[in-house]
Amino acid sequence: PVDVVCLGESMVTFVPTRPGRLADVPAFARTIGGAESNVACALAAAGHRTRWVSRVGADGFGDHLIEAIGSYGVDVRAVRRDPERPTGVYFRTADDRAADGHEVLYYRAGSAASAMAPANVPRRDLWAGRILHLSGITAALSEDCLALMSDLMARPSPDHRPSPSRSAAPLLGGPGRPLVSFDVNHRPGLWRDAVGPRVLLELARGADLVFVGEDEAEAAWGLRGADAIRAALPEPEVLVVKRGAAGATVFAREDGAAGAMGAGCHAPSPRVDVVAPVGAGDAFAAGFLSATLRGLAVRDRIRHGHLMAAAVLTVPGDLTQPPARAHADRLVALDDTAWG
Ligand code: KDG
Repeated sequence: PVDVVCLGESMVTFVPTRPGRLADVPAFARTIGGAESNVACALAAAGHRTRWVSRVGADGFGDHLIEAIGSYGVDVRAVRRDPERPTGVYFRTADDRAADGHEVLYYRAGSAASAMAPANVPRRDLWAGRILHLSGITAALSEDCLALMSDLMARPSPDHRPSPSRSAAPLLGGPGRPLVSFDVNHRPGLWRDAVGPRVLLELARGADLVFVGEDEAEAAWGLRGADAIRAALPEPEVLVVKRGAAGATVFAREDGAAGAMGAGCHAPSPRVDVVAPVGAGDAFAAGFLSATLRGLAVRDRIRHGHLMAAAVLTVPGDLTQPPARAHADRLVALDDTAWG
């Protein structure tokens, strides 16, 4: 049995061994990146059963990704190898507090993962968990990837019932599918044309749980503030608006008074000395999903998200050991004054 299935492209990542512009640094250290596998790794490190579904090349970088992600305890058996296409690679600056800003160079056009399509990603691999976690990055990779995303995120018709053999675990997302979690992850540099924002909004409408940054929603959709985002996205059961250092606001229909259009539940984030924000959104999603699987209250789901994000914010890479569950539970239970 699987708790969370994460689908998406991961890449071998090269980060400079010292700060500076990509044009100037002579040496890079190898690590791994990939928003959805970051979520899978963090959830596995937090004790959940997770599976990563993807395609990688039949090359050494593909071997490395499978081994590195598997070493977190993620089930990688559903990852397919493509003998004709390479594993994606990207380079990024190590420290985006540098005066020149953050640089990202992708080498992923035509990658093995960009060939993911409705016909080559088996549904039984995807529908096996209580949660299926997806992100808008996948939709940007190719027409085939977009078709796969649209397929997975279409709301099931009312007569579609789950087949009992599909999973022994109780489904969280209602009849017909696991809970579909979607991190908007708008990466303007990946979209080949201007349709990205419209496509992402459309996809988000099909999800049960949506994560979006307040600044991201403003840049992509011109929406200002959590209430405006909820008004434009009333469909998801749970909408998480991440507000950086200000915390996060969650609209959850199950919360009664704080329902679809009602006031959101806001929880400030702890103050941390940020080393690099890369991966923090993924860590937040992992903390929130972990607490969702445990059936915790909305405020506590946000706090678990903040704690996992804080751990990643204070390291240069995408991934780090999350706080131990007992310790995180103690921090989450502190009263509001401790949380600012
Ligand atoms: O969320 C962190 C990601 O940005 C990084 O790991 C790479 O998935 C990635 C992407 O496509 O930007």
